[in-house]
Amino acid sequence: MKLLTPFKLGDLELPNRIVMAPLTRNRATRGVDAANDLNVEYYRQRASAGLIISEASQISQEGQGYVWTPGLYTDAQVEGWSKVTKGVHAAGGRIFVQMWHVGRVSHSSLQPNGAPPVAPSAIQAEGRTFIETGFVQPSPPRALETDEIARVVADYARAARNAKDAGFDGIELHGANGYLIDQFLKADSNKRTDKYGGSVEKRCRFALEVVEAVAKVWDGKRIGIRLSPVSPANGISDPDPQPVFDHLVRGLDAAGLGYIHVVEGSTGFKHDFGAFDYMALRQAFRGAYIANNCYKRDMAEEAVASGRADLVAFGRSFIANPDLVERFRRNAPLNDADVKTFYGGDAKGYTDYPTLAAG
Ligand code: 8OZ
Repeated sequence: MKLLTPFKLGDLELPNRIVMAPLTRNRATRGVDAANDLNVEYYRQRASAGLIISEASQISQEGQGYVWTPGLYTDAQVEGWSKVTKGVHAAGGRIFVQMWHVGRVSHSSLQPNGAPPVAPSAIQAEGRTFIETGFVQPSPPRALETDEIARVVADYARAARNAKDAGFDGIELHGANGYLIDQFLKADSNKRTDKYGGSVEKRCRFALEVVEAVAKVWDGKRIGIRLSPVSPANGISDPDPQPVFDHLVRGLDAAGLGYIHVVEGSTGFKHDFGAFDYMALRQAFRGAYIANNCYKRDMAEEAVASGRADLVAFGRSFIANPDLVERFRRNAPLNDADVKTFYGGDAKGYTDYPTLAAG
């Protein structure tokens, strides 16, 4: 079982190569969007993961796209997350926070003063988000002014400092699934004619500026980024993603990042190697490669054994199996995940999945 062998992520010792993927669960305290005791319990239960990556956490109110997701920009939110990191550390685990700006995948009702969401270009996202009253199409966004982009980058830097104050072991930038960073990267959502749009280099500029800003706060090895080169999640697309991601990853390598976390195929639906050369990214990058997307134990084992991936991130299996690592160790059967309780609600379908010991 190579998955169960240790891995060194920079100076951080991971006891195994099984990563808990970032998972939006919409159970932060309403009104303040801060992590609470129920969230502490949920993460603590999963502390045997080699590394936990927290659910996506908005870096500003503007960065929020769904109700009841936790933030990383107020004192109450830092305090809430501190309880989570303490709980995970006390249980012997390690946790990075996933830093999130949704860009156009938001609704005016979630934005400061009911304003339109911001995006690289004023192109409405296909797809849906959810607000208190249910599912809605994201609102038409407005394009960020060129001289406003530095303020958004500064919001990332502030959140990175808050992540330190909250006791996280590192940070992951959410560069995947059609949110703000991905919106800049992909041609169909970025029609800008300034230095942030057009050529591959210009479309990568925003991501690399964010990396540069957070690398002033964290050692590069404690920074990762999640990417989804071909996923259509949240209505994103690009006719030719390979050169974009090849260029981006060279920049990430130069910045000395700890890992790239790659969603291979369509997020949450289908693992697929066909349409993209993921190994070109792996080869261009000296940090670790975390593979993700619908992996099962045997597939993950094969990916690590062949050297294709250093680590593998599991989402659904970690929702339903707090002791996923132990189940893999024993090759024990897994609990099924209950889709109805994924987003929002209480302890049901969140902290009440049985462990082997309890069963
Ligand atoms: C599911 C529901 C809401 C958000 C992502 C952060 O796709 C998400 C997300 C997933 O990366």
